[in-house]
Amino acid sequence: MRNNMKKQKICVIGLGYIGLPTSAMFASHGHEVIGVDVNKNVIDALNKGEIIIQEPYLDILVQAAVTSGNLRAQATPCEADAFIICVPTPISEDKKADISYVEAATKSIVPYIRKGNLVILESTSPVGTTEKLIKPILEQSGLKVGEELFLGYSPERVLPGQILMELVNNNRIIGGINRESAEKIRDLYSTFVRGEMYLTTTKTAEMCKIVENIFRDVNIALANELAMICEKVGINVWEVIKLCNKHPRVNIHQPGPGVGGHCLAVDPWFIVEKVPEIAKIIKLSRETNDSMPNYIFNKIESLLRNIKGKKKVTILGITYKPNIDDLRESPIIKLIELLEKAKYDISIVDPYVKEFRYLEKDIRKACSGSDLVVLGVNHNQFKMLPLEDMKKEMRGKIIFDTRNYLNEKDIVDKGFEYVLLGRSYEELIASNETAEK
Ligand code: SAJ
Repeated sequence: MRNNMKKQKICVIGLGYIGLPTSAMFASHGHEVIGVDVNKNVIDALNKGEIIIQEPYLDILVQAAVTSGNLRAQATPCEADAFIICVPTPISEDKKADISYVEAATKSIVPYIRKGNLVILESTSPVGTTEKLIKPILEQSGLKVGEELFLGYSPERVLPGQILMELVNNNRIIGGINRESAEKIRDLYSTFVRGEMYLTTTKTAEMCKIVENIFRDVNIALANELAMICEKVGINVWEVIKLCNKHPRVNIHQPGPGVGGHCLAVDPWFIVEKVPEIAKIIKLSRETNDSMPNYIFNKIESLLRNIKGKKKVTILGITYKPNIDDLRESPIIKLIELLEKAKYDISIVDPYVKEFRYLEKDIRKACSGSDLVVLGVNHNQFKMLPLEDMKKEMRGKIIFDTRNYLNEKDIVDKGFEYVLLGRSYEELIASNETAEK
C-alpha cells in the first residue's frame, strides 16, 4: 500500500472494463477485494485467476491478485468497508440514459451497508444520479448519508488499451456528497493513484465526466465534417489537419468511419436528453458521427457502381478502435449492416475478434473474388498487407482507407487504386467510367 491506510475490505459491483482492473489494482496494493457480477462466466473465470476481456497486462495482474488471496468474485455483495459501483449505463433506443443497472446495484448493497462505510459510484451517469438516485436508496439503510455513511462519485478516465497505466497515472476528479466523503474517497484511491486528485461536488464530477467525452465527440464531428467538405472541394483533409495542427492553439481530431465505444457514442445523449433545446452542437455532433458509416457505405456504392451483379467487399478491422477486441457501438458494424441490406457479399478479417459472421482468419482467403477492400480499423497487423497475394485473389483492385493508415505508395505500386476518406475521389470514378466506355 502506498499510503498508510490500513487494509480495507472493498466490494466492487460490476467486473467489466473498469470494475475488474480497479479491483485488481486495489487487491494488488494490499486491500481485500470482493468482486460481484451478474455474469457467472466472469465469476468463474476470475476465481480461477482468468479474465474474459482483452486488455494488456490485465490477465497478469488479475492472476497475481487472485493468487495472493486478495481478490475473489461472487454473485452477491457482502459486508465491506467500501463499495464501488462500476456497472454499465447504456442508452435506450430513443437515446435516453438507462440507469437501471446503477439502481439495481445500489439496492443490492443496502442490506450490507454499515455505519462508517463508503459508497462510490464510478459509472458514467446523468448529472444528479448520486444525489437523486443513490442517496435516497442508501438512506433506506437507516444511516445518515454524509455523517454515518459516506458517498461520492469518482469517474474513471481510462482509455481501453492502456487502462492499467492510466488508472495509476491519470488525474482524478472526486465528487463528494460532502467534503468528508470526498476526502475519504481520495484517501482510498491514493492507494494506487499517482495523478492529482481534485475534490468537488457529485454533480460537478458527473458533469465533468460527460463533458470530457463530449469534447472529444464534438471535435471528431468537426474532423468528419471537414473530411466531407474536403472531398467536395478536392483537397486532402489529412494534410489540412496536419498543417492546421502546427498552430499552437489548434488541435483538430482525426476523421474516420464514425465513433464507437461505450463512452463517446453514448454519454453526450445524457445531456441532450436533459436540455435538448440548448445542447444543439452536442446533438448535431452525435448525429454527424453516427452518419459516417452511411457516408462510407455511399462511397463504396459509388466506387462499385459500374459492377453488375453481386459485389463483394472485404473489411479489415471491425472493432471500435485499433488493437482491442471491443465491438461496442462499432461504426464498422453499422457499415456491415448497410452492406448486408444492400445484399453485398462480405468477408471480414480482424485478428482481435474471435467470433463474428463472415470472419476469415486469412486475408488472402477473405479477398477471394472481392471487388474492394476497406480498412475499417487501423490494427497494427494491417500495416503490412500481403498486397501481391491480395491482388491475385481479388476481382477488383480498390483499397479504401478510412483511417489514413495504409502506405499509398506501396498500394499504388502494386497496381491498386487507393481511395482515402477525406480526399476527392471524383477523378478516380471519372477515370473508371472513361475506361469502361
Ligand atoms: N475517434 C476518431 N477520431 C479521433 C479519435 C477517436 O474517429 O480523432 C474514434 C475512435 O476510432 C473510436 C471513438 O472515436 O471509435 C472513441 O475512441 P477514443 O479513443 O477517443 O475513446 P474511448 O471511447 O476508447 O475512451 C474515452 C476516453 N475519453 C476521452 O478521451 C475524453 C477515455 O479517457 C474515457 O475513460 C472513456 O472514453 C470512458 O470510459 O468514458
